[in-house]
Amino acid sequence: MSTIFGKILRGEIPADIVYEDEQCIAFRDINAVAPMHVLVIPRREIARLDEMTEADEPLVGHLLRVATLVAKHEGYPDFRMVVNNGAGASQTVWHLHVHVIGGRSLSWPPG
Ligand code: DGP
Repeated sequence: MSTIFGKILRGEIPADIVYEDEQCIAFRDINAVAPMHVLVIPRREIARLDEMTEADEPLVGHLLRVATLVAKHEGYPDFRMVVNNGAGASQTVWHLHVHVIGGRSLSWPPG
């Protein structure tokens, strides 16, 4: 099932893309909650984190590595990554994505 992120991947709707490679793309969240709020998504359409298998471990690692490089490139050595898995965890787009957030004080625990 394709999503709005599938449309971004196919170039059907615009996005502020900050990084892309053969496995993933990273673009700014339209509802940014911090000065830096980037989403890193795999090109493969995986609905949610708990659909990933052992074979996907390199891809998951790649997403986290890219997210880290994006944060550093944006100038934020301190950052937070979030993956919402399921409606009860506030997932709204059914294409796996890593939120990378930084540029303000981030409290804990999250809401
Ligand atoms: P989540 O709640 O974890 O599923 O996060 C989905 C995020 O996707 C949310 O922070 C807003 C963002 N978003 C939704 N639609 C679009 C869009 O069309 N463009 C961009 N750049 N971000 C979007």
